[in-house]
Amino acid sequence: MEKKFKRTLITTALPYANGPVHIGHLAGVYVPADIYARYMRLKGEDVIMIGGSDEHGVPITLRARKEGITPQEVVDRYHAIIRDSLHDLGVSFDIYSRTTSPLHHKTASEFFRHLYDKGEFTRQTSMQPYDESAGQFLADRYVTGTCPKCGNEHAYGDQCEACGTSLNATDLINPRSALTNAPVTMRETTHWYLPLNKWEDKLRSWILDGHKEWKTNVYGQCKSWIDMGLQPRAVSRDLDWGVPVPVEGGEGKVLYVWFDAPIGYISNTKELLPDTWETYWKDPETRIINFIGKDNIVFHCIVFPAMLMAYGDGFQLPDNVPANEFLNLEGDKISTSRNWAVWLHEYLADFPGKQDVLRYVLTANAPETKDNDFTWTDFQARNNNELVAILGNFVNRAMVLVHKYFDGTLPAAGALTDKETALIAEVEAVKGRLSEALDTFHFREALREAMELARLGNRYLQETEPWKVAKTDMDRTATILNTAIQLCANIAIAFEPFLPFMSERLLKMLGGKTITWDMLGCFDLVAAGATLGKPELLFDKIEDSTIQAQLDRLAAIKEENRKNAWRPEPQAPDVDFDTFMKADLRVGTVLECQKVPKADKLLRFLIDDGMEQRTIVSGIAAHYKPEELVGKQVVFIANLPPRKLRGITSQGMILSAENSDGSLSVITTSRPVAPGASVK
Ligand code: B3M
Ligand code: ZN
Repeated sequence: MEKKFKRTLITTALPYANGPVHIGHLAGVYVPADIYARYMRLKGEDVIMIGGSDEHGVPITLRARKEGITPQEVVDRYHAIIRDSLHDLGVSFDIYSRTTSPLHHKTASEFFRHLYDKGEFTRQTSMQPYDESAGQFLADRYVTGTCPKCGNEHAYGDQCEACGTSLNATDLINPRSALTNAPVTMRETTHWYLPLNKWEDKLRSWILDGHKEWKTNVYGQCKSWIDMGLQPRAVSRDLDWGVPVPVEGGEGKVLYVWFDAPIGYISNTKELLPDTWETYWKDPETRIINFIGKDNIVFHCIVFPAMLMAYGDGFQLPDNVPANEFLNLEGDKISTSRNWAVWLHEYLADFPGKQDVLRYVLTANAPETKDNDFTWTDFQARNNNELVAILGNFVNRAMVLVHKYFDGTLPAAGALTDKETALIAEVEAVKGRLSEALDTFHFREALREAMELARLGNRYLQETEPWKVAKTDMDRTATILNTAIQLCANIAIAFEPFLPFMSERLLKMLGGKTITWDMLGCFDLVAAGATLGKPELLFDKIEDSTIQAQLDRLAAIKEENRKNAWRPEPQAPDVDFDTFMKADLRVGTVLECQKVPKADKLLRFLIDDGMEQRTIVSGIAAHYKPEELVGKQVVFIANLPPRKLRGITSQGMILSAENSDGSLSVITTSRPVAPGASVK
């Protein structure tokens, strides 16, 4: 049963201000939220969209340590970058604030205090990881170690990013301090816990019975959490960065970042609407929608709702949490720490004026039901084959024809034929499907429907051929072009939520007009006699070289990461001296060196070993040109049994070192020595 509502509160996950935002954040949260907010506004709904930076938590303090600056300096820098880049992408927040604001500290602190006073917390003492040399407890990401589930050696104390399992620091194998790399010790500490188990029944009936309409990925995750049985969760941490715990015994402790961050939605609403914020949180006729990524589901569907229920006082729970899956980049998981991302602020600098292209591609590829991949070639193809060839092309044709035959003044339509009535009916049908898709958070499908308008337009012009009709019948030409221009106005409306910059430019070309969603489907939007602006191309082709530059950048990052990730092989088990001495290592001089025909990898050496000339075949053709090695002194194992390789008998093995990039470097002597000299 659809609930009646009077207003909508849209929240967007607060990004950690420990780095800029990337396409993964955009596709998962900000673009869909913005589409929805814009759609609601066009419908004339009372809607606000709330955002802000999450400026507490260990990711921030770790970044500060790494860069040798204060956490405040970290968040000041990234908050500004994030806020400005989201604004420049056209994400239409009503407020974008931050969790270090005094108002947020006060709000979060009072929230905690209220639950404390109501007796909603338990206090528990437990053993927690501690770094003896740094003299501090190691909360969450301050501990790294091996994931017990998948064996990833770089799992964090709160989560393994490789397999997505949420962890406790005590679950890790070989836990080490992220501060000093020392093995962690355990110390006793006391924290406040929110007993989620107390709210289990209410959460179960609210979500599992009451919200069967939620996306299956969200519903499924909630169900598995609830079915596993909910446990008390610590809501404080031994840290000095965050909202101080405002009760007795709270010295040296702060609120857990996941306790204060969702309260940020409330603080930011208060900051935006100091007098009326409560109607957006406490009136049952308000609808709250949380846009988030899949790793935040448990906090938004279980933990924060439990906090709100514990608080009472009329706080409403979200109506929907349309969480998205992840977007990968060129087949690999996006990662801030590995710099594997397309950063929004860099995109905006590299592609000026192309905000809508990114919005389009991220929506067309949105990871709504499964993880999806962003590739630069797909980005180029969608721009060139869809935005330029279909959307831009239709609008341009319509505009150019009006200029050509009517000097840019929109002619009145005469009698409509079947062609027009069919077109108008199809646009009406698109409107129905488009609205339905937007109402149910199916943004990819919604975008496809909007695009259908441009396809219809191209087909209409193809079928009516106004450039031919104009030779004989100007009245009919007028009707066709009037219809085409009305369709352009419909396109400006339908695309406004998705491509707001294009929509604005198009409306300007059509003579300027304020639009509403109701107008969609109307064919009298631009008045006859209106002067149309100059036809401008709405999109331009993106060249191969532009895409190649982006691919080159990613290749360089991949190379850099590979280098950084390289570690020497672990030491082999002990070998006794006598065994080692059995290997007869000698120096030989390379007399000849040639490629082995039809064997890409092999080089054939003729070596002067002091007694005779011996042939050795070695797999280093990928790393050396034969002539580079002639005359060099190399080290070889003389007493290996002869082996046949491609019909050549190889009498020994030449030693080389394998570099971190996998390349081989042949071992030579630092001074000339007599061929046959033993290596000891
Ligand atoms: N900052 C985690 C994240 O960026 C967190 C979201 C908070 S939403 C209240 O994934
Ligand atoms: Zn794992």
